[in-house]
Amino acid sequence: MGEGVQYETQGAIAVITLNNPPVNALGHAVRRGLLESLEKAVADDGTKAVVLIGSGRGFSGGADIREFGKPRPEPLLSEVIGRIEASPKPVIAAVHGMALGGGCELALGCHHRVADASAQMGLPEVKLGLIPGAGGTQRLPRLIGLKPALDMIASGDQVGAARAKQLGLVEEVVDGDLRAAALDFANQVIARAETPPRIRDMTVDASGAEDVLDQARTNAARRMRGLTAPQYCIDSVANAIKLPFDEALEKERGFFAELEGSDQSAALRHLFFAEREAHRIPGVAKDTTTRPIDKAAVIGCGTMGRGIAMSLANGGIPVTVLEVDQSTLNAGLDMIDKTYAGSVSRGSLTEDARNARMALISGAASLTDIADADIVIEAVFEDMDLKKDIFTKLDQAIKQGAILATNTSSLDINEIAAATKRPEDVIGTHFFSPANVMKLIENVRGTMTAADVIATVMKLSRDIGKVGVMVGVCDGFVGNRMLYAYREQAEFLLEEGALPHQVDKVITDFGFPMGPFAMGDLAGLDVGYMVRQHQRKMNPPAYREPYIGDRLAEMGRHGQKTQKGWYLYEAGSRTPVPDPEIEELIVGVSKELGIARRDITDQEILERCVYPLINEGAKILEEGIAIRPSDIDLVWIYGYGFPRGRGGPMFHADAVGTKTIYEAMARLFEAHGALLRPATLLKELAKSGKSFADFQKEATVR
Ligand code: T1G
Repeated sequence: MGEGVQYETQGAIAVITLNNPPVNALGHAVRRGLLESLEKAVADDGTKAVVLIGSGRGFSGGADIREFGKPRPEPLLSEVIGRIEASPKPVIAAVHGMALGGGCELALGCHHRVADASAQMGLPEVKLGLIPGAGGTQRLPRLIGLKPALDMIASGDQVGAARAKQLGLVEEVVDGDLRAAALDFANQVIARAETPPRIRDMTVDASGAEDVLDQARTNAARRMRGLTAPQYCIDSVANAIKLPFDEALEKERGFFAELEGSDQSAALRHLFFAEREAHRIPGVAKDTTTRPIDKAAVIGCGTMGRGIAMSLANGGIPVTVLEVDQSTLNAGLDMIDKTYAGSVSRGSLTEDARNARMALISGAASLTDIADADIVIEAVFEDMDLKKDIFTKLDQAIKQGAILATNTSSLDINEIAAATKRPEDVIGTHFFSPANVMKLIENVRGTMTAADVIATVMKLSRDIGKVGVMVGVCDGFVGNRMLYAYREQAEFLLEEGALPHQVDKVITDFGFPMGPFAMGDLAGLDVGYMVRQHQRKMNPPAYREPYIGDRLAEMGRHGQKTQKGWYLYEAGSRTPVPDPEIEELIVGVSKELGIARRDITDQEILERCVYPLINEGAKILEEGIAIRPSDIDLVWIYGYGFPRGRGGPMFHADAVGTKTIYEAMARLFEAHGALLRPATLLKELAKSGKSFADFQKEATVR
C-alpha cells in the first residue's frame, strides 16, 4: 500500500493500519493508500470485514494542516470516507489516542466504532477557523443527536472514551489489546451477516431544533467573539435537518473552501504552528533530557503566588506554598479554596476535581519544609533587594539540581541569579495575572541558565496547560515592553484631542476584549504608576512622558478598585462609565501643555496604538529578546488578548504590509518624535519587500 498505510489480513478480516508518524495526519499518500487498501479488501472474496486502526500515539490527528491553502490532490478525504461508507463489507474503526478532525470523520464513515480508554475524539476544526470538511457536520448529529453534536463542533472540544460511549460515538470501550478486541468485534459483525449500517441513512431528531440552534449561536458569539467559523459550523449542522445528505455535504464543502481561504483561518493555523515552533530554542536540543518535576514550591501566597500554585495543582503537580507566617499562609490557602469553590458554583469544575486539586496544595512556614522541591517559583513583591535576599536563602536551603525560578515581571534575571552559587539553575517564569486563568508564561533565560533548565520549564509550561514562550532579559521582557509603547501613545492621544472611551472603542472594535484605559482601570492605575516610578529611577526617560495616568494615580483614582479611574464604576459594577471630571482634566492638561486639541480619527488612533506595538516588536527581534516573530504573536494572543483571528501583532503586520507600517511609522516619527522612530528591521523588511514571516523563515531554528 501507499506509504503511511499498511494492509494485512487476519483470517476473514483485512486490517488497515494508519502509520504516518507523528500523528497519522491524513495527507495525500495516506488518503491514496487508504483507498487502495479498501478496494483490495472489497475485491478479496476471502475478506468479510475490515478493521481500520492507527499506529503510534493515536488513530489520527486529522487532515494534514500543512496542505491547507494549497491545491489538494485527489482523492480528497471526503471521497475516501464516502467510499468506506459505501463498502458492501463492514468497516470497523478501532480508536486509541486521538481521533480528531478528519480522523474523527474517518471513524464516522466506518460502520462501527470501538475504542480503548485512551481515546480522545473531537472535531477541533473551528479552532483553526474551519469547519469539519469531510462530512462531520452531517454524520455527527445523525449519530449522537443535534445538541451534543453542536456542542462539540462549535466549540472544538474533544471527548474521552467514556463520554464517547455515553454519546454513542463509539459502541464499545474495550479493555486490554484494542486490535484483538476489534478483531473479535469484527467477527461478531460477520456472524450477524448484516448490511453495513451507514450513518448517512440515519435521521436527526429535529424537535426543539430552532432553540438549540439559537442557543448555539449565542454561545458561539460569546465564546469565540469576532470569529466567523463557529457560525458556519452551526449553519452546516443545521443543514443536517433541512437538506438531503448529499446536498448538505456539498454545502459543507463550500463552507469549508470559503473558510480555508479566509484571513481568520490563516491566522489561526499560524498560531497552531507558532505554539509548537516556540519549543524550538537556540542552544537547546529538541531531545534535551528534562529534569523531573514531581514536587514544586511557591514563595508567597499573594495574588500571583496563589495563581501559580493553582496552575501547578491544576496540572497535577503537588505544590507547597511558603509564607512568612501561618496566618498569612492560612488566609492565602483559604483564598485558593474560595477560588476553586467559585469555579464549582459556576459549573466549570467538579467538586471532585476541586478536592483533588486542594489535596495537592499544602502550606509551609520554613524553607526546610520545601528543601526537596524540584522547582521553587518565587512570587513575592517586585523588589530586587527582597528577591536577591530570597534567592540567596533558597540557594542555601534547596536541594542541588532544583530549578530556582522567579515570577518577576521585569527585573533582571541575571542580577537575581548572581545572588546564588547556581546561576545555571535560575530562570524567570513570568506568569500573567490571574495566573490560574491566563495561559501565557514568559520564560526568561538568563545568560547562565542551563539548556536542560530551559527545556524543563518549557515542558512544564505545556504540562500545566500553559503556552510557554522563551524570552531574553530587558525591561518588561517582550509583552510589557510592547505594552508600554502602546499605552504611551494611547495617553498622548488624549493630550492631543481624543478621549478614553473613543480610544477604547477603536481598540475593542479591532478585536481586543478591552481598550488600554478600561484595562488600566482593571489592572489598577497605582500598579502602572509604581512600575513607571521604578523605571524612572532605573533609567530617567530621554523624552517627555504622558502624565495624565500618573496624575490620576496620585489623585487616588486607581480604577475599578476605587470605583474611579479613567472611568467611573457604580458600586459592585465593572462597567466603565465616562466621567465628565476626567474629560475636563484631560482638556486642562492639553491647555497646560499648550496643545491645541484636534479631532482625531479612529484610523489614526488605531495606527498610533497598534503600529508602535509592532515597531517595538521589531526592535525586540533586532535585539534578540524574542527568538522569532511568531513567539511575539503568542505573547500578545495569550497574555494580552490580541484578537486570535488576526494572528498576533507580527502576523497582522504582514497582513497590513511591512511597507505600509514602516511608512506610517515614518510619518508618526516626523510628527511626534523619538518614541516612534521606525525600527531598523521594519525599515529593512519594508525596503526589501519582505514580511516578518520571511524574516522568520530565514532565521528558523530547526
Ligand atoms: N496536520 C499536520 N501536522 C500536525 C497535525 C495535523 N493535523 N497535528 C499535529 N501535527 C504536527 C505538529 O505540528 C507537530 O509537528 C507534531 O505533529 C506533533 O504535534 C478535513 C480539515 C494531534 C492532539 O486540529 O491537536 O482534519 O512541531 O506537538 O502534543 O475536517 O497535534 O513536531 O514539527 O501537537 O501529542 C484537525 C491538530 C485538522 C488536530 C497531538 N485536527 N493537532 O498533540 O503533539 S483539520 C486538528 C493536535 C481537519 C477535516 C479538517 C495535536 C495532537 P512538529 P504536537 P501532541
